[in-house]
Amino acid sequence: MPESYIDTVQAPTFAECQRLVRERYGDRAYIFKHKTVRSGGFLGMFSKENVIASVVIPPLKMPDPPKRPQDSQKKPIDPGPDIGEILDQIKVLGDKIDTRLAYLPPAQVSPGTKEHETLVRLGSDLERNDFSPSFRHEILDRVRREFVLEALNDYDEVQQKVLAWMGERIKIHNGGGPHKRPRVIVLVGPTGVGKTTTLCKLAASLKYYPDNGSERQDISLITVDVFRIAAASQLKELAACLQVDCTVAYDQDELKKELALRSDSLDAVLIDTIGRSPRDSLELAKMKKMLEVCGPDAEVYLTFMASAKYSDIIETMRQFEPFGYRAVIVTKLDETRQLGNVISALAESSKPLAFVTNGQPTTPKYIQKAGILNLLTNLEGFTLDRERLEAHFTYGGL
Ligand SMILES: Nc1nc2c(ncn2[C@@H]2O[C@H](COP(=O)(O)OP(=O)(O)OP(=O)(O)O)[C@@H](O)[C@H]2O)c(=O)[nH]1
Ligand SMILES: [Mg+2]
Repeated sequence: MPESYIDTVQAPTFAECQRLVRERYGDRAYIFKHKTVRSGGFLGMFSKENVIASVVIPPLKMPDPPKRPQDSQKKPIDPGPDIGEILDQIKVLGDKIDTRLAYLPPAQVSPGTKEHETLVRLGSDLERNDFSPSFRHEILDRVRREFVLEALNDYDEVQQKVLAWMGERIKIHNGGGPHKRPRVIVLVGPTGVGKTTTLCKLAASLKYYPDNGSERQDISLITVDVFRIAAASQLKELAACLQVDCTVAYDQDELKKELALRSDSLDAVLIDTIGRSPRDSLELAKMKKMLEVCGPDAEVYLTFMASAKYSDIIETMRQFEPFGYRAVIVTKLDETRQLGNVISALAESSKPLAFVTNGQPTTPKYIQKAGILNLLTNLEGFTLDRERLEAHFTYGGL
């Protein structure tokens, strides 16, 4: 006895699905179930609604067998449909359809549809770690697309994949070398994020712990933070501890002069700047003008705190964009485990991460060259399989 079978059709509207079904199967097929989903778009925007309909196609009617003479004498007995059997069949078909829908792109299930437990848990883990709504949407969408229904039951496996996808979205700054001598390194960013502290950590690394056993570097510090007397003296005190020369530049001409004085003799000049609110556009413009004398080869880094809100990080990135910063330094990693805000902002802006800092003292121990693991290791609720991630990122970057 031939069986019914199922198919799915997809169209922008339910009426269009009905038309497609009629076109393909004639009147015998009927839509058993349908869902409205969103598909395509970018970071949750510009996606389109689509209807996915599950269609039951009963077998084609077989031609009646030729009647034998005695049959025509008998009155045919129609036993009528067995309702129990039909309900059972519908249930089986329904289960099959649910499984199929789980494989289907696009991924956003319409409101009212029950999500798989893993997706619900993952969604709340991502939210708990402060990932942006669009990043959460992107990850959940990808899980729905790439995991078949049974595979979703393995939460750890889903987590490892998700961590690897996050890692793929973080760009690591490779240092940008070889550098012209002297390197001019400038730290910009909002107030109180740790620019001065970080600059001293960098100075200490370059002077006392240069890369790959290379020679100790001759360096000098300049501060253009002249609006608060305390700020210049803070840097001077720290510089004295490091036995590094430190000068204050009061305006653009002085900065130009101080840079020229150091152009032949030093390996690197590190410049500390005035902490500015990203909303203070006028002061930001003045500072940008002053820093123009650093030249196009200056390595400008945007510094912000790991605990800043996602929206504040995005605003900071936007307002400091005119400084042409090459990469980002994330400070105070020791103060939070919720780094979804940072990961989302880096992923969505495509800005590379250069360094992270993780402690108050100005010793080099508390600054690290950026790696993917810096951000992925301690996310709340995620258990990272380090070996597996290392294997995934064989090109480095960890
Ligand atoms: N926990 C922690 N504290 C840090 C870190 N880096 C800096 N700090 C602290 O953050 C505070 C502000 O640091 P500063 O270096 O003065 O910050 P700034 O960006 O130069 O501040 P302004 O010059 O006022 O804009 C200080 O108390 C530092 O000790 C870090 O990695 N971890
Ligand atoms: Mg400062």
